[in-house]
Amino acid sequence: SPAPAMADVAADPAMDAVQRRLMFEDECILVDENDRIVGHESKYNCHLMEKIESENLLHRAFSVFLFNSKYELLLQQRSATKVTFPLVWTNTCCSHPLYRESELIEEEALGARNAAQRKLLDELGIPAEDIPVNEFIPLGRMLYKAPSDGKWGEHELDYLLFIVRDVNVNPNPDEVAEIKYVNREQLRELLTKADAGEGGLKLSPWFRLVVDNFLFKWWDDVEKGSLKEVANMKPIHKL
Ligand code: DMA
Ligand code: MN
Repeated sequence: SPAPAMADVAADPAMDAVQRRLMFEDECILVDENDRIVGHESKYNCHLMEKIESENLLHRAFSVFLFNSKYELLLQQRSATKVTFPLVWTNTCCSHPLYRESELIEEEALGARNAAQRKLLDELGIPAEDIPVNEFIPLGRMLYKAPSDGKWGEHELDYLLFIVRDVNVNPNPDEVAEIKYVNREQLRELLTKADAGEGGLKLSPWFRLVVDNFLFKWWDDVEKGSLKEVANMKPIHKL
């Protein structure tokens, strides 16, 4: 399907220039519900709720959960300029493997791991040498749909990537408003606050799905060093 005419886009003064550029430069990978590649489409079209519904667009994504050596999880608050889900708190880093050779590699989810290394540098300023691609552990895949506002939303097949490393962090303000490391108790407090709507605190829908379905169990495996034993990339969890 054709990209919207540049006139339509230029006529959207609400969209931040950096985010607008990524909306058209990033070419996402379209997949079916079994994660088989069926095509490619601009990030812009992949996140328009109307297109998602009318063309049943589903794209590949990844979500990184980075823990330090104290087993604290790094969270980020998305910047105010993000087109989808501005200012929500979420896991360390999320984005999309792109329709390019290095990020299309399916063996051991290497394409998603390459994309994760690229975006951890771009969003959080984490140097590639702090996060070797072989240190990411692909734990599972989930499929979900979530509206952001009326116009924008997500419909993704999301690779869940865990990594335990002490890293240098230097957040990019175009992407990230704030960061913090949390232990389990601190995360539970955040969940309680978000549920109560306290201080306008909001969590992303995909982070919430991982928290409610997998995270605390996998946190045990982070601490026990048994992530590789529980990893299972075969099923696609439809949430
Ligand atoms: C998209 O994240 C991926 C998931 C799992 C929600 P994003 O909106 O942060 O993507 P990007 O960083 O490419 O804008
Ligand atoms: Mn997406």
